[in-house]
Amino acid sequence: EGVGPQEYTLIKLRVLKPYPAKLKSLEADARPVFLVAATLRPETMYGQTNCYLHPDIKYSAFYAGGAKEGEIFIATTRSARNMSYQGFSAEDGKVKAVSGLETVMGHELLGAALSAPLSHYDKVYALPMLTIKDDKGTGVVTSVPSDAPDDYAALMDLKRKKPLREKYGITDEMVLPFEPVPIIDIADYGNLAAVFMCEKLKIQSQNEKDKLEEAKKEVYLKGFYEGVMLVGECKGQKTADAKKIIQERMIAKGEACKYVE
Ligand code: A2H
Repeated sequence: EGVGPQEYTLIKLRVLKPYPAKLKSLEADARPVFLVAATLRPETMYGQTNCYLHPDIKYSAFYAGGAKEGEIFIATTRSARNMSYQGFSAEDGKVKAVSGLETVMGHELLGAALSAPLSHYDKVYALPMLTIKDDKGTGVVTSVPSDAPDDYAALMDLKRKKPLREKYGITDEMVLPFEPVPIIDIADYGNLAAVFMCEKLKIQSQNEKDKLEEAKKEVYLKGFYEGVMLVGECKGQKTADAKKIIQERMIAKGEACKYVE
């Protein structure tokens, strides 16, 4: 980290109607609205079970999608500015925020129903994650609990703690039916590597920073270099080989874009 530019894949999770109250003004707009999540692992998108936002981070809704600005993106204000220099907006360096939605707090979007590209689940929900950083990616993290220890720990917190769900207006239906999906097999770790590592290290919550760092490093390296795809068009291939193919396929379908910071 911190050495030169990082390339992310931005995954476009479409917000489904009825929109959350804060976005009501957009229901009359024909443009699709997306939460855009930054990921290093586009080949894992089959395993998405939800999307995370930080309740207290400031996001913006802004026109994007290239010169025509035919889409509306939701991401941190900081990342919106970066995107405006990367061909996402009509005018280089200019973020055009949706009037009245220049600032949207994460908590105002929690519980939103989303369509996540490639996901095993037709509909997933925006849920709170308290470890999201404001200064990385878009501040939107798509959740793949099978392969990302942070995502699994945060999902388990929400599943186990009803008061946590209630605090953010999250209903049982938005959380309880969603289980990690086996999408990658790793020798010695099985087909739910993040679950395996969280159990092995006895990780109890998303706040166990050091243990999660350890779990993340191990799963990330193993999963990327030794993992074999169990699903999708690259089934049977190594994850490292699948990554580019799936990224490009998603970009071609308008479901993702590249983003650098
Ligand atoms: B990854 P790096 Cl399956 N705050 O995507 C906290 N975490 C963030 C973030 C933010 N603002 N923005 C992105 N991320 C997460 C998938 C994934 C990821 C898997 C396995 C490992 C993994 C599904 N979530 O990341 O610090 C996103 O989660 C392990 C490092 O820029 C993104 O990729 O290296 C990754 O962290 C980017 O982290």
